[in-house]
Amino acid sequence: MELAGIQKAVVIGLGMSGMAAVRFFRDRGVEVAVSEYRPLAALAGEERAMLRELAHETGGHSEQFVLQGDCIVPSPGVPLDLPVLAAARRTGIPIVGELALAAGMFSVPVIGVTGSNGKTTVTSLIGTLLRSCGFRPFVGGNIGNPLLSALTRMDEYDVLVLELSSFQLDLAGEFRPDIGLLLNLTPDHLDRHGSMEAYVRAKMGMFNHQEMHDCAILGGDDPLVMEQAGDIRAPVATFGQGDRHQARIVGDEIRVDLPGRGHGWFSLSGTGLASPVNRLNAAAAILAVISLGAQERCVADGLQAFVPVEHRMTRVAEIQGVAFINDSKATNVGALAAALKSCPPGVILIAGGRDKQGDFSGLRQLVRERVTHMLCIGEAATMLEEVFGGWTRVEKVGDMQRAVTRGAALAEPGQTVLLAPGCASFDMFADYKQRGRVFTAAVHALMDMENTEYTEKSN
Ligand code: UMA
Ligand code: ADP
Repeated sequence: MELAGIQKAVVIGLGMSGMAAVRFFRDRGVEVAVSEYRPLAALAGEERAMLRELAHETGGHSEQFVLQGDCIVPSPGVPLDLPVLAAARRTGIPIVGELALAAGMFSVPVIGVTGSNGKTTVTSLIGTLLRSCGFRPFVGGNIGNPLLSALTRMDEYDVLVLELSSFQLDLAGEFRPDIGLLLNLTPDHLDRHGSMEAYVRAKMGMFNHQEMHDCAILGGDDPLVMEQAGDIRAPVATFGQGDRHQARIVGDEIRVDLPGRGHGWFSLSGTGLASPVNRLNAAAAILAVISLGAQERCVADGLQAFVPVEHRMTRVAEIQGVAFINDSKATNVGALAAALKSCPPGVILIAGGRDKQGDFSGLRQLVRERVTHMLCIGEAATMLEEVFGGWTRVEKVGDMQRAVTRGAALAEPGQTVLLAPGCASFDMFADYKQRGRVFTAAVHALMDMENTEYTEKSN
């Protein structure tokens, strides 16, 4: 973005992205101030040190403070219906996100990855494949490494791989990725976006400024994704099952045929990508790196080297023939559906948490087919009981510890105890990682108990 007319910027929220935005402005000689709704006493370490050197307000956002900026940069997690942002709109002060700020400043190719599910897996996989092919990628964005931080070290990278959330794409401005991926679209974050239309519109921010020499890669089996394809100006390549796709899944192989760029067969056998959803993710990632000019042989090496990201269908243990699977990152209805489809019938499902206004009713039939018991935790427990009562046996269990113990007691050999909450974690845990760790620890405690009982019996 052109910063010439900007004397003073106000950043809202001093988390990871906010701190990167402060550095971005300082490096460019623009005065910057921070408005943060946590009280000063709650800020420590780097955040506190940064605040000491800046004009700031804490404990809330006031019009008097925020409207002093010539441009306002809300962190991705800041709701766009805040009263101060409404006031900024009335006053005509531009509200820009980190993508809009960075637009036009990238000196190397950019791959943007979005979708409702699979972003982190695909972004990490693209990073691994590119490294295996000798590239030096920056892997960041929503995955946890703020994208603005790449701009200070551009000479270290020859490609940027950015996981992009709907929150980031909502304020993407003139951002333009050379390669934009849209993996799938199922309802998520409707509590923030207000409607599915608004959520889809935000996601499409990926493609608004693409040109004919760019490339769009789409999940070709997802009807809602393909409905949007007509609005994309760049050439489209798709991945999925069936001959029509440029990357098609045939058993555990991916066949890529991208005229002018490359083609080949890629085997997923022996890799961590053999599950049905990971085949889709692999097809998307392979298309992206082949589009960028990666060589087939080193892509195949990268597929073998890829280590799946934790808390995504991670097999924790098998105890007396019962598999315990941690899919804590299943934080929406689509990911829960994918998790259930990946398990054989006979699932004891641990679900619940903070509802993001997902519509679970579409899962009733799948739940009837796959789930023998549903153990509900968190704020959404009553809602889940209402939606699925009559479709399977539903119990509210209080906390994760009790859910795991109850799951183990109910499960028969051959069955699966699956943590796939379908909800956010913030009502009970710091984040989905902590939720996954608490589940894993409870399963390990069960294993220890089993081992102790076994040792005692054999002595
Ligand atoms: N804050 C305010 N006012 C508000 C709301 C928040 O001042 O009204 C403050 C908070 O007190 C805090 C800061 O804003 O100090 C937090 O900002 P943030 O929520 O944008 O969090 P960051 O630490 O900047 O992390 C963000 C992304 N967070 C969100 O989108 C919620 C991170 O994605 C991302 O990794 C990081 O930038 C680096 O790019 C996390 C996420 O949960 C993983 N993403 C969502 C998801 O994946 O579902 C979209
Ligand atoms: P995101 O970054 O979009 O949240 P992740 O790779 O972290 O994506 O995976 C989130 C959840 O979605 C996990 O539960 C995972 O098992 C599931 N998942 C991963 N890839 C897909 C896919 N292509 N389609 C549906 N679900 C998926």
